Amino acid sequence: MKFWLKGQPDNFKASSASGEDCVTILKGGAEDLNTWNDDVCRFARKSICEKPAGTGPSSSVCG
Ligand SMILES: [Ca+2]
Repeated sequence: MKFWLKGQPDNFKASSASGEDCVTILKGGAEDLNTWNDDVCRFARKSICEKPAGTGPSSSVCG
């Protein structure tokens, strides 16, 4: 499953020599659902994480 924006991931190196190793989701969405962009990792952002099914809303530990 992947929903990269057109032209992404491009590992763009203009603002970081190591490129882009974190994924962001385009705000506002897109009709075709392609909203992913690889980006630099130095910014603090809200995040989502994966957890086992059936663990309920109180089990929200990432990592
Ligand atoms: Ca990118």
